[in-house]
Formats: sequence, C-alpha cells, structure tokens
Amino acid sequence: MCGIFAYINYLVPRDRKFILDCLIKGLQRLEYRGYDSAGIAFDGGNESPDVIKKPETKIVKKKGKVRALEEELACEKDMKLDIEYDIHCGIAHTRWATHGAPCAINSHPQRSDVNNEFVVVHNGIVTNYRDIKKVLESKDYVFESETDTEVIAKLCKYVYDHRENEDMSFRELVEVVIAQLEGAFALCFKSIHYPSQCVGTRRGSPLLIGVKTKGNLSSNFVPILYRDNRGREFQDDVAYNREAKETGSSVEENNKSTDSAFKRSFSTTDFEVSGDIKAAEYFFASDASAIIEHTNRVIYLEDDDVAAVMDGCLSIHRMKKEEGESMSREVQTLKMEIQQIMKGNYQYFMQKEIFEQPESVINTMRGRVNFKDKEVILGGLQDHLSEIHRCRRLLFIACGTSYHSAIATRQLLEELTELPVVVELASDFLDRRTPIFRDDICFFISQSGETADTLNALRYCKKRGALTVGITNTVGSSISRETTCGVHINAGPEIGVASTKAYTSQFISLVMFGLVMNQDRISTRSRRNEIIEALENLPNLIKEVLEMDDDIKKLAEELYEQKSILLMGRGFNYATCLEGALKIKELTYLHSEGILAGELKHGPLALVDKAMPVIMIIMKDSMYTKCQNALHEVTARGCAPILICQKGDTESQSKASRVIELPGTVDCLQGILCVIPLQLLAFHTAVLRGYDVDCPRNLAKSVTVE
Ligand code: G6Q
Ligand code: GLU
Repeated sequence: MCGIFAYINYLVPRDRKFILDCLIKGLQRLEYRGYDSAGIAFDGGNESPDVIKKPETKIVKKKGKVRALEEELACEKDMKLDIEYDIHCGIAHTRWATHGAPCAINSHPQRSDVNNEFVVVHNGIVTNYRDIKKVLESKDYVFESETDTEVIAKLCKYVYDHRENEDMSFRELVEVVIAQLEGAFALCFKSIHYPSQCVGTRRGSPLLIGVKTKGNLSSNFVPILYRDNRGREFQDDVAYNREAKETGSSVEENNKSTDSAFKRSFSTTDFEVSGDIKAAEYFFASDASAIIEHTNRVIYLEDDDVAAVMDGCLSIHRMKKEEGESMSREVQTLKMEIQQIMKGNYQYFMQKEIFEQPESVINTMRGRVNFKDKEVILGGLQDHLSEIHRCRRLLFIACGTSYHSAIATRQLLEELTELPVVVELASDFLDRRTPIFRDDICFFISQSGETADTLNALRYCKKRGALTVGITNTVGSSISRETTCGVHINAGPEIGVASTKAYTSQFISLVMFGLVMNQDRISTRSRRNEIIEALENLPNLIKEVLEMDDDIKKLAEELYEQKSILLMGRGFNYATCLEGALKIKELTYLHSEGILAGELKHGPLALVDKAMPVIMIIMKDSMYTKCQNALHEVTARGCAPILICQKGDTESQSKASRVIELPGTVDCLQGILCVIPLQLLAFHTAVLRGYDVDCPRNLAKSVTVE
C-alpha cells in the first residue's frame, strides 16, 4: 500500500507555504499505509504567479519518513514560500515499495522526462510494466528509476506527443494511458501542459475526493459521464434523474437551487460551483484520514472511474456503461474522527490487518496466478528456476510466525517439488552451524526483512555458496537486498507487532512457489488445478470465516481468565496450532502451546484433565481418523475440547464443548482458514484482558538483535 494525496485550490488564494504544509500533513495522515520514502510535486518557479511564464513543476523526493521530506523541503534553496496562488494543483506520495528499493529516485512522483512535463503518484502494482518499458525504451525513452510506476508517466508523454487532437483533454489522455495498464492502481496526475488541473483514477486500489466549497453542498450526486461509440460524452439523464429522485435530489432540483455548489452547466459536461461561490478546494486521497480535517464531504471513486478537476469543475468519467451500475457518485458525509479513520473502523491495527486478509491474499496473488490458464509465475524467481530445479534440497529458515508459514507449507512443497524440504528456526540453525552445500537452495522468510537471526543465517548460507531466496514484505530490506532473488508477498504494511496478514501472505507465496516448481509435471496436473481453483475462491472463504467474529468474541469471554490453553492438530494444521499458540501467548500473556496431536500420548496428555482448555483442529483430510484418535484420548480424560472443524462434521462435534465450524477448501490451504479464528480469539482475549494489542509487552515488530 502507500499514501496518495493531492490538493487543488480554485479561486481560494493560498500561498506556497500553506500548500506545501497541506500536502505534507496529508502524507502524515497516510503514513501508516507505508513510509519508506515520500515525494511531492507543485508549481515551480520563484516569480510571482501573476507573471505569466511557461508553467513548471517542481519535484522534491526523499527516502525515509514524511518528516525527512519535510526537512528536505525546508532546505530547498531560494524557494519563496509567500508566493500566493489563486489556482494551484499539488500532488504527494508516501511509498511502500514493491518495485525498486526505497530511495529518492524510486520515490513518487515519477516523471515523464527531465522537464517534468507529466508527473504521477501511484498506489499498487502495474503487472505489465516490463512490456511497456521495453516498448518505450525502443522509442528512446530513458528510464531513471527501478519502479513499475515510471512507465505510467512516460506513457503520458508518449500519448501527448502523438496526440491527433490538439485539444485532447488531460482526462482523455489519462484514459488512453490507463487502457494500456494491467494490475492494480490508484493514480493522481499533474502536468505543465494542463496547468492547475488534476486527474485521478483507480483500479483495485482506493482513491477518494474531498470537496470543500464556500456554499453548502446541496447536490449529493455527481453524474457519471460516459463516452458513446463516437467518442462523444453523454450522461444518461433519465437513469440519473430516476436514481437521484429515489435518493432525494435530481438534476432539475440542482439547477433550480441557487446555492447549489454543483450546478450542471449544459455547455459542458462538468459540474461547477454556481453563483458567486465558485471558489472550491479538492482533496484526492488514498483514504479519508487525510481529508477529514479539511472537509467531511467525500466522493469514493469506483474502479475505472476517471475524475478530473479543471477550472474548479469536478467531473467523473467512465469509458463504458455497465448494465445496472450506478449513474452517479454520491457526495457522502464522513462521520468519523481522524484517529479512528487511520485504523478504519477498527480499534487496533492488528484487528484491521486481520480483516484485510481477503484483500491482502488477493494482492499477494495479483499478477502471479492466472486462474483461467491455471498458470503461476513468480517474476522474481524466473531467472533462477533451472538452478532451483537442479538443487539437492530446499531449506526454509525463519523465526516466529514466519517459521510457522514454512511448517504450514512443508508437506505441500515436498509433494509438489518431490525434493527434501528442511525447515529451520534461524537461531537454532546458526547455533548448530548446520552444514550447507552449494547445491542447497535456502529461503529466508521475513515480514520485516530485518530480523537479525534470519539475516545472519542468510549470510552464513551465502558464504557457503548456496542460492539464497528472500520471501519478504519489505522491499529494500536487508534480506530482500542480500538474497540472490526473491518474492515480495505484497501484504501491505503490517503495523501490529503480532503478525497476521503477513502469515497468510507468506503461506500463499510458498504455495505459489510449489506450484511454479510443479508447472510442467503432468502427473500432478489435477492436484495443481484443484489448488489453483481453491486459491481463487480463498478470499471469499476468508470473508466467510471473518463473519464469525462475534462467535469468537463470545468464546474469548469464556477463556480470557484461564491460565493456559493447549492447541492440538496434525498434518496441514500442525502449523496452525503453533501459530495460534504464538498469537495467544504474545497477545494475552497466557501460557499456550501448540501440540502435534500424534505426540499427545508421548507426554502432553498428562496435562489434560477436565479443567484444561483444549482447542482441537480436526479437518476432513487424510489426518481425520488419526485426529479422531486424539479426540478420544482427550475426552477419555474428562476434557471436552473446543473444536475447530469442517461444517457438518457431526461425529467430532458430539464430543466438543464449543464448535467453530469452518467452510472446507483443499487440504493444503485449510490452514489459512483455520488460523483466522485463532487470530481473532487471541485479539479478543487480549482486549478482554486489557492489553495493548498493537504493542504487546517486551516485543518489537522487527527483532534486529540476536
Ligand atoms: C509474530 C511476531 C514474530 C515474527 C518474528 C519474525 O507474530 O511478529 O514472531 O514473526 O519476529 O519476524 P520477521 O517475519 O519480520 O522476520
Ligand atoms: N509499485 C509502486 C512502487 O513500487 C507503488 C508502490 C506503492 O503502492 O507504494 O513504487
């Protein structure tokens, strides 16, 4: 994720200092979304704005948090801050790198050329950027950054320089550009060819517009403007009026009202501020936390909307009209407080990140899993696949939750690669000075990419000639930089110390690796297809499990005063027990232990009596019968466990004290669904015990010491 913010003032005089402060403040509100670097673009030149000179755009960018950018701006030489602008557009960005390490040159705004003719800020991933880059390079475009985003800015210049219609609008140019893009994006554009105009658009990443005018907004709807098959713009008045009437305001009413802030002027297809209150300010942002302090009136753009602000008018355009889609975008009123918004409707970042998992797993798979053709591509490994195929064994080395993601996928990786798979805790691996060979492939899994134990293990393996692969969530981190190749899990920033969405994204990334290794094997084709189909449906199933949140909260109310909780499972759910136990202990400070159900009779069963809280995971997979045996061993000691099982498993449920029924999926992915109730249970139990969920005692988000 990242933070996009743009501020446009029209006939509202603002000096440059106000404008820069507004942009910086907007980024600070969005910093929780990503903060490895930041940048800003605004009108350049030091003369008074009423001296008409060729417009120029100034860009200032800096690695580090927004504060570093603010300091950089303060150091800008001869930059007059008291210049006043009646009309101005500024855009800004705080980055969470996916392509290109965090540094000034890779920060946004990215530009079309050395004259900053077009600048753009981007949230998301352009999955076909390599192809676009090749084409533009063949036309002598020179790229300066490692980002995917830069192709967007250069595409703008290409389209502009080759436009047939001299009067091509900024919005039309952006429509041509985004039609070439694949992947996910929210974008804001600024250009010297379209002074003081701003165009914003989205596909897969959020973007909203705050509107601030002198008058009260009596119009609650901005009509969508479509392009007909001759390229002319039209608005479906009939459908718009019907919808507006149903919701209490219509074009006629708007036009009658003298104080309406939006009035449809038939001469153009835009909405403008009417009467003498033409002054307006617009705020484009990735989420409302950057807007709320300016205005509570916002418009949430939908995928493929293109919003343009020109001469104080806001218009929203779509290329084609889909059956049954809304004809307009509602101007909504925000009712939240700023602090709350940064966590959305959530009390804690960890809670937000648990509920982000349907989206984060989609982002992890985006541009990598082709569900139609049943193909998986991991671009970061492509150049090393032949070496990986020839290796002697695969080692997965990590700590904590990241280690559990390797345990969770070990069985599947053995099945799909038919190679020995070794999973190691980094600290123990180093203590033993484990033998490593040149034909080993060593994977280092780390959300932060900075964990000292894992990093030291990486350096140990590299020294011994092994091929090293990073599986991280942080581009530019030490592990991502020092490994030979790798996969970015694209889970977005994980703020809560207790890892949740990173775990499920690591899990999915390792499953994708297994599918990549198995691409050409005919014998396992049906197994592959079963897994890929299950991956496609997984986000919906995660959503279904998250809807059980209230039930899990009730369970937490029964457990939060306990002293200890045992979790038992085996096969694909042994890791789930380890991970669930870790979540419970690190958030609630209760003793909790993940036990391999097959080990129960070798000792742990001594802990079990009718008073011991036991959570048992039993799924209808190849371990079902063996788990039934464990269930009998436990119930024979008077314990009625809390059962996490598949819907309809009445046999197991008859012996349980509480039942959490989950939807079924393919056996090797079931652990993704089973871990979510445990994440929620740990969260609610911690809240009930009055602890700080996002910052558990004694812990840190990134353990950079051994
Ligand atoms: C788990 C914790 C912790 C973490 C490890 C590894 O909830 O966040 O166990 O998983 O410290 O961290 P990295 O994944 O950043 O290496
Ligand atoms: N993919 C772009 C980059 O790596 C944008 C990442 C983001 O959303 O911050 O620069």
